[in-house]
Amino acid sequence: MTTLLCRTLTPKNPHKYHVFFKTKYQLSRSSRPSGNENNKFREVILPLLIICIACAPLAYFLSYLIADQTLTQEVCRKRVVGYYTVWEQKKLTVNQLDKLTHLIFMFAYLQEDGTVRVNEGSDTKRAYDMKEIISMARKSGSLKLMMAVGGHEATVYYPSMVLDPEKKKKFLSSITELFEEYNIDGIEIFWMYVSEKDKVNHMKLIREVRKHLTSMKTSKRKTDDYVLSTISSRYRDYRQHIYNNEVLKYVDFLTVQSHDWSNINKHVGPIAPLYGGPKDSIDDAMKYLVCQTEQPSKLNLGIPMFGIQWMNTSMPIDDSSNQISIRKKAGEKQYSYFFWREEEAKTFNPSDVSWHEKSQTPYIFRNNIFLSFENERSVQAKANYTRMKNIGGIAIYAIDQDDKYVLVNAISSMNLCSGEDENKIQYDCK
Ligand SMILES: *[C@@H]1O[C@H](CO)[C@@H](O)[C@H](O)[C@H]1NC(C)=O
Ligand SMILES: CC(=O)N[C@H]1CO[C@H](CO)[C@@H](O)[C@@H]1O
Repeated sequence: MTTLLCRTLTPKNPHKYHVFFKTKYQLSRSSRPSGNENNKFREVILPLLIICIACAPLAYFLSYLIADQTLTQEVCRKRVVGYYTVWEQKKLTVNQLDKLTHLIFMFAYLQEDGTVRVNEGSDTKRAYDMKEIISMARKSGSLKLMMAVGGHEATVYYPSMVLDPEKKKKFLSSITELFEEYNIDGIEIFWMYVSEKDKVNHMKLIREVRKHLTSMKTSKRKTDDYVLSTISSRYRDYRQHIYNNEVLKYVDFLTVQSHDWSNINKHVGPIAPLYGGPKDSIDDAMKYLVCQTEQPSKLNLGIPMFGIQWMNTSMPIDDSSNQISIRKKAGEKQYSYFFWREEEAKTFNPSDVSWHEKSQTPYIFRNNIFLSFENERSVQAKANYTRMKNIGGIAIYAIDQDDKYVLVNAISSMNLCSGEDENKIQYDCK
C-alpha cells in the first residue's frame, strides 16, 4: 500500500523524482515548524517523509524497470528502417509498420534520360496499396515514408546523369513529382557502387538534392525538413569511394548495406558477417565509418532478410577470409536466393542449422550446398551490436521478405538504446 502510494507520487523520470523530493524536503526544513506546527510535522509529515525515504529505492527500482520496458526506440531516437520492395508479393500490415520509424519503398527507378519513376503496372499498384496502409499507420505514430531512388542497375545511370545538366534537371524535377504523387517525406539516393572517379560528383549530387529538398520545403511551407538518406557498401573497395564526412552533412542517415551483390558471385560465405574476414565484416565497416565521421548516430546497420544458397561448395568456413571454397564451371550459375521461413517449412530441419561463431550467423551445409541466412539469434546479435556500439539504427532489407515477420519482431523486441550521448564513440579509433 505504501509502496503504491509512493509509486503514484513518483514521476517516471528518476531525475525529476530527485528534484521533487528535494524540493519537498527543503520546504519542510525552511518553514521552521514550531509548537502546533512542530507536532504536525512530527505526526504527519515526518512519518510520511520516512515512508517516502524508505520506499524511494523501491519506487526508483520499479520506475526504472517500467521505464526500461516502455523505452521505445523513439525515446532515444534510434531508427528502425524497413525497406519495402516492388518485387515481392507480401502486403504490409499496420502492425508491422508500428515497429518502424522509416519505411523505404524501393524502387523509384532512375532511367537513362535522368527521370525517376515508379514503373507502370504492378509497381505503381504496390506503391498505392502501400499508401493506403501507411495512411492508417501514420495517424498513430511518426512513421516517415520514403522512396529509394535508383535501383541496382542505377550504378550505370547515376554517373552519366550527374555529368549532364539536362538529365540532372529532369532528375530533380521528377523528384519533385514523386513527392507530389506519393506524398512521401523523403528519398534515399540508392547509388550502390560509386566508383573512385565519381567520388566528387556523388558528393555534389547529394548536396544538390538536399538543396532541392530545402527549397521544396520552403515553397510548400512545410514545417518539417524532408528526409534524405543514402547507402554505402560494407566492402572496403566501395566504401572508400564516398566522402563520408561531406555526405553526412546533407543526409539524415546512411545505411551500410551489409549484403552486397557485387561480391555475391565472387565471395562465398556468410552474407552479412558481423565479425571475421580480412577487412570487410560489418564490424570493420562500421568502425571505419564511425572513426572517420565521429557521427555514429547517422549510421544504420543493414540486415538482409533473404538467404543465399551456393552450390558445389566445400567446408569449412575460413575465419580469416569469411569464405568457403567453391568449385566453378564456366557459365554455371552457382547461387540462388531463398527466404528461410519458406525453406524451413519445406526442408529445414532445425537440427541441421549450425552456428558460425566468428561471423555470428547461422548456416546449413548439406549435399555440398551452403545456405547462409539470418535467424533470431543473428539479428539479435546485430541489434545488440547496434546498441553496444551506439549506432544510430538498423535497416531491414526487406520487410516483405520476412515471411512471418519473425525477424522484424526479433529486432524490434530488442532495446537499441545505449543510454549514451548519441555520438559517443564506442570504438578504439587509434
Ligand atoms: C552484446 O555485445 C557485447 C559486446 O559487443 C558482447 O560482449 C555480448 O556478448 C553481446 N550479447 C549478446 C546477447 O549477443
Ligand atoms: C563444377 C560442379 O561440380 N558443378 C555442379 C554444381 O552443382 C550442380 C547441382 O548439384 C551440378 O549439376 C553441377 O555439375
